[in-house]
Amino acid sequence: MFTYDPTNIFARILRGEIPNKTVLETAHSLAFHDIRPLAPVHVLVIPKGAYVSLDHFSAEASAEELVDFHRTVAKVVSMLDLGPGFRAISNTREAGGQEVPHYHLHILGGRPMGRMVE
Ligand code: DGP
Repeated sequence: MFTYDPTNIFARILRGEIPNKTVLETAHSLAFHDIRPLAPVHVLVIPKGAYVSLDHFSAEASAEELVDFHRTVAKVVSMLDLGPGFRAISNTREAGGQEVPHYHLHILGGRPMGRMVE
């Protein structure tokens, strides 16, 4: 059901073909600063595995990958002092606004994020 394109930009970052500003790297995950920040802190957390989206990752990743990913999120929140509050978003597929087809969680903070209104 899910087809992964290994030429996507985050796959290239994971292969070391494109530089990134790493916040944290673990066995199964990578956290790095977004190139077009929408808040004072804007970090992307991605699994190293070939998952296209949140629902793909949630359905098919191993327990070890799932735990590693979410522990990475928690560590990034702590490292970047996001305790007062932050927003975590995963745009999913074209209609959900996803540009890069490798699962990523946006972590935004460093300012009041306000309520989500359309
Ligand atoms: P999305 O629309 O949810 O797929 O968001 C993709 C994000 O990826 C967007 O906020 C910009 C960011 N991005 C795109 N290319 C690069 C890159 O080469 N390096 C970094 N660090 N971020 C990138």
